[in-house]
Amino acid sequence: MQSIIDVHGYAVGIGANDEGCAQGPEAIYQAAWFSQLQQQHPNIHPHPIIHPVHLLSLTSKYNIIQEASTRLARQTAQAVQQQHQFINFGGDQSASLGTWSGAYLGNQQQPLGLIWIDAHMDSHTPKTSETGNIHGMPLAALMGHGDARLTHILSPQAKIHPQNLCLLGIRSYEAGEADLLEKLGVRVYFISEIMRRGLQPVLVEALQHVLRHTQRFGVAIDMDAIDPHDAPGVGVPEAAGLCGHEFTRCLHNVLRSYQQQLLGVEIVEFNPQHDQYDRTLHLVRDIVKAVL
Ligand SMILES: [Mn+2]
Repeated sequence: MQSIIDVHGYAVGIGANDEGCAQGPEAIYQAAWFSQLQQQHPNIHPHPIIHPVHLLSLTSKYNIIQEASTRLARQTAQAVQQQHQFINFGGDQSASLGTWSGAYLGNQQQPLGLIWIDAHMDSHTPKTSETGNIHGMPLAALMGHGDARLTHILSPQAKIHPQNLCLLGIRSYEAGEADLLEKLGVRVYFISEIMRRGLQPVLVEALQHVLRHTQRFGVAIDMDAIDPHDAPGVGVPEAAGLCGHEFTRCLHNVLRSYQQQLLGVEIVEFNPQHDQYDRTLHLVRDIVKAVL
């Protein structure tokens, strides 16, 4: 990234069962490496962290998340309008509602490519979700499916078209969300295909796929895509994931050829309460360095 990079933090965890990832942005902002990074890269501009407001008028998690992710969407849209790139830190993955709604609106509602790296599909609607957790719904909502409070962030239209989306690293999902993605024709790279073919060729192919009909794209990174050995600090760990070191290496190799088209990156679901010896925090650092 060579332009100004606006950094946003979304300290919301109520989209998940375990709310600890609300503390993710603060842990990152306070880390010594984050200060050093700002000294080395004066083009990095951290913005104040967004905290959820608990007002009497906001009676449900849907309303609280709608309000907070709308603020994240406005910040992200402003960054994109100003030709800045962005790095958004969650928070649970309801952050993605704000990040990609904002990126879409800031990019003058041009079709947006999206690479979604995750152990899960996050493509439930309130009807298919067994848990009712909103962090399992953002991808469906970005494509226009689900509760209007999630699908109408900043504007009522769908923010991501299924043809401009790829999921990578999937290994845990329910039938309802898998059915939706299949019905919509979304390309899903399950972990088995990545293990068989290697991450880098799959990442290159996924980028080419999401850029067939778009000029600009973004990358959503759920830390639970990474193997729990390398990233224990997440809310919903799933065994047998991506190798952290290989992931950062491939991300760096692939993204450097697409810098002009990269709008921004979000890193979500980092839960400091479950981290071990700062392994996950340091992997977040390595991912940030890999995309810079
Ligand atoms: Mn996720």
